[in-house]
Amino acid sequence: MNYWNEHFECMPRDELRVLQSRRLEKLVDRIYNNVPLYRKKMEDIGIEPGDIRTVDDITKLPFTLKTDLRDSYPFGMFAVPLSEINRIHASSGTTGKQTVVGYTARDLDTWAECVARGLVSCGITGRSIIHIAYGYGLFTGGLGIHNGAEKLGAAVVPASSGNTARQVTLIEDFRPDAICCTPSYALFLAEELAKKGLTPEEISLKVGVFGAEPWSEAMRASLEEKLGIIACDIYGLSEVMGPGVACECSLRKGMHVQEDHFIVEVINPETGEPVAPGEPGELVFTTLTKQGFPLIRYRTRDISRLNYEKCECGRTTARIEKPSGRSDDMLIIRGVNVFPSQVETVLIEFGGTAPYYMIYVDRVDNHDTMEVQVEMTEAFFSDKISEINNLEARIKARLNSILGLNVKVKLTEPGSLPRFEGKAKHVIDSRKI
Ligand code: DLL
Repeated sequence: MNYWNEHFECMPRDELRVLQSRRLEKLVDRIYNNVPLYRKKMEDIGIEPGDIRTVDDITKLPFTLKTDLRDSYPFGMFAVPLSEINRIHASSGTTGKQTVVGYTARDLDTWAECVARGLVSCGITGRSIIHIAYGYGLFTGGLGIHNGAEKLGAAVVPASSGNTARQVTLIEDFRPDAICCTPSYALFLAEELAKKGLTPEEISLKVGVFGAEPWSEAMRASLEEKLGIIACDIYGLSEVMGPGVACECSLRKGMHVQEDHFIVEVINPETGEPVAPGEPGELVFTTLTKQGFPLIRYRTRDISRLNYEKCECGRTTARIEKPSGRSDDMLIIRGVNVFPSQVETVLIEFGGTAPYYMIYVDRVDNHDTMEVQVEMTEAFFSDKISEINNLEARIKARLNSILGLNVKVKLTEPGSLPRFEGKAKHVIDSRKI
C-alpha cells in the first residue's frame, strides 16, 4: 500500500485525538479574536475560547450555516487580512449571491497535500499522467485537483470541462493513466470512446477519481467496466476546502477523511444532536488548520455515516460512506450546485411571469438536463408571440449567467402548471443515478 503521508494517514487514533484537540483549542482562539461573526455566536451562547480544551468539547460550539456565509458576503468571515489571501473561490449560494472562500499560501499548500494523499490512496503516482476534466475557475474541482496532482509530481493535463471531442483526442493521444472529473461526465466520455471503437483494454486509463456529485455503486460498476479502471470516490466542498476533504483508497470502502486537518461529526439534521456511532445523519466539518477561511461545525446538508474501523489499507482515519442525499433542496446538475431558490429569484425579476414554475431535471445520454417552465400572466399571454419568445430568451440568458449552466426555458399558458395545497413542489428530478 502506498501513502503520501503515512505519519498522519495511519496515526493511532489516540494520538490523532490529542493532535485534533491541540489544533481545535488554537482554532477557537483564532476565530474568536479574528472573525466577529464567531465572537458574536460564542458570546450569544456564553462560551469563551478557554471552554474548549478537547475534541469532546466541540459540541459546545455553535454551528456555521451557509446563510452565515451569505450574510457576510463577500469577505466578512475571512480570518486574515486580504493582503494575506492568495486565492479566492466561490460556489452557488441559495439565492443570487455566491459563497466566497479565501485561501492563504499555507492553505493552498494544505489543500494540495490533502489532494495528493487522496490521489496516492487511489493508486496514482508521481509517474502518472493525469487528465483533469473538472472545470477550472471559481469551482474548486479543477484547480484543487490540479495543485494536488502537481505536488505529487505527476504530469498534469489541465483539460478542464467541455469540448468532448478534444478530450477524447487528448485521451487517445496522450494516453493518461488517470482521469479526474465528475462521474456523469466520465460515463459520457466512456461512451464517446466506445463510439470510436476503443475497447476498455485499448483505453490507457487505469484509475478514475470521481466526485462533486452523488453517484451510485451501479455507476461505479459501469465506469469500471466501460473504461477498464478502478473508480474511486472523492468528496469535498468549497466552504470547507474543495476536493480532497475525504477520498477513497483503492479498496473503495468509504472515503478517508484527512482528520489531522478536519474534525468530522454526524448530527441529526432535525435536532442538531450527534447521532449514535455509525448511524446516518448530516456531515458537519470543522477546519483545524485553515488560516484564511476557518469554519467551525459547518453544516454540509450531506447525509452519510462514518466508519471508524481501521481500513485494510492501513489508514486509521474515519471513512465517510457515499453521501446518500441532502437534507436541503440543493440539486447538482452537471457538477454545478443549483438551489431552486436561485431560479425563483431570477423569475421574479421579470414582469409577465406568474408565481408558478417547475424545474424538470433528467439525465439523457449521461448528460443532465434542466428545463424551467414558468407560467405567463393572463395579460402577458394575450400579447404577441414574438414578445413571448423574447421573454423566454431573456429569462434563459439570465438563468444561464446566474447558474453558470445552460438551461431550457419554456413559458406556459396561465393555469397550466400544477397547483399544490400544501408545500409547493417545484422540482421533478427523473434522473436514475
Ligand atoms: O463539488 C468540490 C469537489 C470537486 C469535490 C471535485 C469532489 C471533486 P462544491 O461545488 O462546493 O464543491 O459542492 C459541494 O457537492 O456538499 C456534496 O453535496 C456534493 N459532493 C461533492 N463530492 C461528492 C461526492 C465540490 N463524492 C457539494 N459524492 C457537497 C456525493 C458530493 N456528493
